[in-house]
Amino acid sequence: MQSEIQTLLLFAIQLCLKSKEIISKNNKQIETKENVTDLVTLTDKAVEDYIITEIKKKYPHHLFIGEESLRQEFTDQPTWIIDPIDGTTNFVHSFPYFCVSIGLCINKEPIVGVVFNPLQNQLFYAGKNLGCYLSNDQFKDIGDGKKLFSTGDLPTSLSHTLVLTEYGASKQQDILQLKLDNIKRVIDTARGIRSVGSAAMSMALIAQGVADLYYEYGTHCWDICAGVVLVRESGGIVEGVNSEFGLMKRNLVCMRGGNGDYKVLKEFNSLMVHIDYPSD
Ligand code: LIP
Repeated sequence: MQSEIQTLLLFAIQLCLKSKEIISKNNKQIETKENVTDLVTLTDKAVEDYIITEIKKKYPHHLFIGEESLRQEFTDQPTWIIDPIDGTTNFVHSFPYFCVSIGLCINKEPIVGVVFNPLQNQLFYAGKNLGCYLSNDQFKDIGDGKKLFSTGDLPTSLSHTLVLTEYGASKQQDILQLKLDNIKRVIDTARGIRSVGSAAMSMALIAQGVADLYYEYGTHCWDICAGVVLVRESGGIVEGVNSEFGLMKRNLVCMRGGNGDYKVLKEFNSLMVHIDYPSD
């Protein structure tokens, strides 16, 4: 299984790197989905088409869940979960936090994750029990990247914690109010709060150990699948807010790895008022 995961990981890395050729054409022609914040560009569609076509050639029996096109049923079968550009609004504005995000689940468990930010030339990748690494588009082999494994002391309270979160695309007023109330309680308590505009990039930053905690209500499985592998393989943990983690559950909280325990999560969870979303 181990060398199989390695093969699948290498394949996913090549797909992410190749996608840069499509992204570099910079086609930002927009289609609005739900509202002015929820965008898709022709580049998102072209990247997703490319990735799915290549996987189908190599693994014809594998299944897919892609943000922009194919949403097959989530079963125990090998299933690729793809966000061709996570952080589309950032892509449109050239704000340098967007990425291609490819995850693979087997038996519903994320086992391969690749997050590639073409503008900052950062390639994050991880495979179950293979570790998590940071490299660039000169990538040659898995072990060549810088191994990400956070060993610093974990914060013991939120007052020492740098938190990442996202506001999401929904303009539904009751949901927005609940999100803002949650965020206010975090601002009141935590050392700092940041928002980079992409769930997958946020999780890569947690894996890198440059922020401590990331949470979001309203995520979809394609936003977070690859990031789950990055965070876990870098020594961190992924949970649901006040609950067990579920890829389809539309909320998560994760923390970087390090020395100490995760008691700060209890403090964080106590601040959150649940926001109900229909699952993916
Ligand atoms: C984005 C997510 C982000 C969320 C945004 C948006 P997209 O993904 O990564 O976490 O807050 O609303 O959904 O749509 O740019 O791929």
